[in-house]
Amino acid sequence: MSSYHIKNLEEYYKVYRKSIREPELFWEEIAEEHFNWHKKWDKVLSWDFKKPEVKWFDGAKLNITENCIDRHLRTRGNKTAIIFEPNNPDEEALHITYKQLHERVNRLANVLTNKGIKKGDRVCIYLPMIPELAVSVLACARIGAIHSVVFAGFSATALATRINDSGCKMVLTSDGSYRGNKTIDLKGIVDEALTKCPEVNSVLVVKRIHSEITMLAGRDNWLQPLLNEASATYEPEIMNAEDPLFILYTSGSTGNPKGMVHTTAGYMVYTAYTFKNVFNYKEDDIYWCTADIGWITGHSYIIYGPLANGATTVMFEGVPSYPDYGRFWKIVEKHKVSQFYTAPTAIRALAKEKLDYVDQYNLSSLKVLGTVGEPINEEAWHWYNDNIGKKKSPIVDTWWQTETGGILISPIPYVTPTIPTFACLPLPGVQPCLMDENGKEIKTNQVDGRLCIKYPWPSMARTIWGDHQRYKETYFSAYKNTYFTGDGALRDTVGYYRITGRVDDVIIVSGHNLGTAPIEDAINEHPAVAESAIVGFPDDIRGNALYGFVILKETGKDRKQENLRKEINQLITEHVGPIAKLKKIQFTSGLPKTRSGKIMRRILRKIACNETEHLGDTSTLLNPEVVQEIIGHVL
Ligand code: 7RM
Repeated sequence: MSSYHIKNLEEYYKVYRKSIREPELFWEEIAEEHFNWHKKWDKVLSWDFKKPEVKWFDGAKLNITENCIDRHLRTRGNKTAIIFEPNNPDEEALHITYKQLHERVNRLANVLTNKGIKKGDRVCIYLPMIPELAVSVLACARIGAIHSVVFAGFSATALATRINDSGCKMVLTSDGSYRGNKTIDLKGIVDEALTKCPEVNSVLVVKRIHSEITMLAGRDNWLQPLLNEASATYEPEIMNAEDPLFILYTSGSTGNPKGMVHTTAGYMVYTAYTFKNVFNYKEDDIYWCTADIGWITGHSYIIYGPLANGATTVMFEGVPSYPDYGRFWKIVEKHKVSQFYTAPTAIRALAKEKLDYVDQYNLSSLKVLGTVGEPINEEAWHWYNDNIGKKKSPIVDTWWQTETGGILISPIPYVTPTIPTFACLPLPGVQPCLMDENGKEIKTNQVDGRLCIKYPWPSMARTIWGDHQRYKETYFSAYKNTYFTGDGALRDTVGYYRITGRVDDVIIVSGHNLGTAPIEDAINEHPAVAESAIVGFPDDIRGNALYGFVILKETGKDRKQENLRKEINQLITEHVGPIAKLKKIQFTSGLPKTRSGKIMRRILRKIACNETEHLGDTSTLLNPEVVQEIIGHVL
């Protein structure tokens, strides 16, 4: 018997050791006991990081939607699979049972097939966070088409690039989307993008906001009438374990976005197993991840991981600030959410507001809190722990990437003792290591280095769509026979990992390697500071000096800036050391962020270095307007 659900620390270490000693046996037992296969694998794992080539469960046959939907029908047919919470709090939430989800996915699978989509074809999904998004993803998987979800906040140019790179033939979209008190003209964006995408011959449109849009005859169809006519049954396409399941784009530090390719069986097994353990999911829990399905977090931990476990997963269409800053907590109370998973940037934004927005709601249903996407600073961690978890819900700081498919380093709640800002321990089957500047593995503890993974795990991306060479260069060339994550990390005396940030964010000041995260943590400790970002800029003597961009809370706005600067540097001196003191501190109302909430330090670095004529494309930012404001006040 495998140990699918780890219950205490002793068991974790036992399971972990087994997963390292006998990785194939470890994953084979989990795969065998917890999933439906049409045919078992010939070999659990074959790999060669030099090519690189990785295959899990090769030879096996399955369909992931059978595992996420059909096999639950007998025991959980009337259980809610998806709770849809609309943008408008007055619109009724929707509870979609496994039976209903099955029917909806089948109908759409038939529509796609009728439109000529076949196994292996790429389908672009450009939809807001409405049930049709999850249904579209699953319908593609059911017929063996490769889905490529593009976050519905991306511009027409970004959408066109992604459609063309993967050769999508079809786009699924909606007339528009709701976002707080705004609407977005999604169909208009698709129309603009498609002027540059000659291969797309079919667009299926969901009616969501009932806006006036134009439909191109012969290309565009409203989806609902097609669904009404379609059959509610569909025999799933039987896939090979290593058939691609989806492509998801992630931006690199240079060049076009990379279409990361994830395959079927390993991805399914790994996301299901990690969902169960990282969120301590139990049968009647209500799980809510606030990410958008346009990101890997939504793919793995709103759709596939939860549904593979027969869970109830919440999909939220709106934003945390609408109609007010209490919306998240109102939803937690309303649906009695047990697991809540969000990004540090959201926590910091909400922590800036009055506590009243939290305190008017009953959050006693919460059992596990999670974070993902960037390092969480101590202050945000404590705010989350004190005010949301009431010091009773463990916080899982989950480290992973689009490329890793699933969570690799994370505490297991009620098992791993947590330390703020530490992602703690590798999950079973994950073999992290730290490398020094000379490419040698650092074997001791209490060190920092570049974070690599030296053994395959089932959900790793297999290639970059259409560019295997780039896959090799980006991830398997920096260090021999090892996957390089691009992140820096520190390992403490007991082997806990703390992710310190992208190594491209490392700033060397007077020969000292400084990670951005600990310095930003120190700045954020200041009671008047809401958020901050630091970058390096050239300095004659130190090589680099530090430039801080700081957002103040309301309470800080009438303080004297010179005093604030002194206090901030005092905090840095205390927490990191005088070497990390900032030479310049610019107060600003916002920081340039990607759509998934990551601070774009690349842009700040250029501004701090006075290289604003080469800022590059800022159009995909969440808040491009803030760039001009920052440039206007540069020190
Ligand atoms: C899931 C996701 C990946 C990058 C990764 C890190 C950073 C993610 C954490 C984190 C510190 C964390 N995929 N990152 N999680 N840094 N602590 N818990 O975010 O492809 O969009 O980004 O995000 O730098 O390399 S992603």
